[in-house]
Amino acid sequence: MAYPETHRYPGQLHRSEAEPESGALAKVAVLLLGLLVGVLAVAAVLLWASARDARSDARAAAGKAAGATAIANPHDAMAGMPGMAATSSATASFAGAAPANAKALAAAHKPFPAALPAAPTGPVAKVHLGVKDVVQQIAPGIKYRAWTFAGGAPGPVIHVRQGQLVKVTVTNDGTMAHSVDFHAARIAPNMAFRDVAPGESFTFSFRATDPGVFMYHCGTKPVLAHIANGMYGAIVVTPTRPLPKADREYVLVSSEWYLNSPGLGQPASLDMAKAHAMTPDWVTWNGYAGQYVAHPLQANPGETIRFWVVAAGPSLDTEFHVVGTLLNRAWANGDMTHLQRDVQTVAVPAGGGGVFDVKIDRPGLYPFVSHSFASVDLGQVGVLRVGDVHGTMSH
Ligand SMILES: [Cu+2]
Repeated sequence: MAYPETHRYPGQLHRSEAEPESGALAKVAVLLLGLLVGVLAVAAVLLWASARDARSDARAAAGKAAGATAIANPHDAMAGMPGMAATSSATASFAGAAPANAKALAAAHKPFPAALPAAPTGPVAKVHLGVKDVVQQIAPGIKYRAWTFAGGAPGPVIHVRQGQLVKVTVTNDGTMAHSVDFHAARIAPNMAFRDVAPGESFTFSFRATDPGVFMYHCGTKPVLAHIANGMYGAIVVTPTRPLPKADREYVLVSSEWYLNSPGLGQPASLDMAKAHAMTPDWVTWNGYAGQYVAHPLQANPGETIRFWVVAAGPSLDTEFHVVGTLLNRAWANGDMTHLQRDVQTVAVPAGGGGVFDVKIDRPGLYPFVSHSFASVDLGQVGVLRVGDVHGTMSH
């Protein structure tokens, strides 16, 4: 099979020619071919360098056209940004770092409210997102310099009804430009998801035409950094056509944290090299490692519990699983037009969502996890406590 010339590497170009028949003529041919390969290699390097220059010229031009700063290398852009470390190689892992009083801190931590809030009535749902830089705890005693919607990561759970007009106002009280991208919206992103400068407000509206659970996040470049620093949340769009009854509804947002220090004394900031390598120090439900282990989500035996799950990433999927039961109903990918029954684990892709019902009759402690178990070890585990049960869990 012949590949197009541009897909070949110089070293692979002449493999068949570099294995000539024996004889003096062949040896001369090998010598000449060796020279040719050398020349081609130099030419290839020159072409690559020229293409690279052309690319960075194009980037600079695009940046100027957009009125933005061209970012040839995200690391360069990090330097001098508050809450951002300009490292070229990843720091060691700080996974599992904990102060001596970690258990007491976990008990004292006020968990992120996972219960689905009520949707507003009327034709318009107003949403205000105040962007702020904060230091927040992401695990017992672990501090992180986050960029947030409304003072914490994840941002507030937004609940609207299908068909409502969602009127979003972003007020930027941070120190750099931010924006908000709603996956629930069908709208021109260059208009609606535009950068909002520090000190400014911006309002846009979209019709919640599609039911499900969706991610929202900052879409300002480099997006990886803005999501990794805490700028994400979930919006639930309740379908017009009623879903089967659920007794309790919880919203879970998974995310990874990439730290440039343990975060035990001074707050940690983002380690962009770790974010690129996708080697998080912590993975959390609703922004704090293990918070629903210390403070389980509650249910009574026989109730149907609905989980609205978003994987914020920035880069890892969540394999949603509840230990000790099956998912009675699963709307994979948040597609509310049909469901799967009695499945064990359903993938929620980074930037995606899923809706899952469990009905548990027996009292007990049922952990909910990403069954990609490295994430469990990094903090992505919570407990659904069914009935008045105490003790420890198996996972
Ligand atoms: Cu941002």
